[in-house]
Amino acid sequence: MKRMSIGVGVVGALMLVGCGVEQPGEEQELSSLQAPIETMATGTIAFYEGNGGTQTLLGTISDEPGQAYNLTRSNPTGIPNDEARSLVLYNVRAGAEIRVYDSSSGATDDDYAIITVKAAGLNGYVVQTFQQSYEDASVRVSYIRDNGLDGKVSRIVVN
Ligand SMILES: [Ca+2]
Ligand SMILES: [Ca+2]
Repeated sequence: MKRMSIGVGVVGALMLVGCGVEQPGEEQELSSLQAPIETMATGTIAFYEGNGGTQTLLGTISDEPGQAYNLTRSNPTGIPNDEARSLVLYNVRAGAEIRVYDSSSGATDDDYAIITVKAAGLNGYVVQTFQQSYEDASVRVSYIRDNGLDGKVSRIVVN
């Protein structure tokens, strides 16, 4: 239902624009609004504030192996500490492994999750939560529980 109401909202906005007086630059604005994150050519992992890829886009990380970010310190991802609850995969390579930790040092006596990408070319695949282990044709998610991980991610590792 949420998706549906968003869709109607977009259509409504488009209709409003269509009825308005045409002005130079209007088209430009519209196309920049519509520019989808899906157009990213390289592998991108997008972290979201809400479950299911909702709320604020907190930041993105490439799928290049050998990355590790302590979110409690200044880091290039821009992802705030203790905020991320889900992620979305865009063209991430098969075999990529994303680890999200409650602990900023990656301590394994606190919650963490390992997301392994199984299929190449996923374009907008949503890992809804970090707190549920499951496997499908696209990913394998292994959640190692302590007392909760969604909204508490403090370290991200990509390999
Ligand atoms: Ca934490
Ligand atoms: Ca914890």
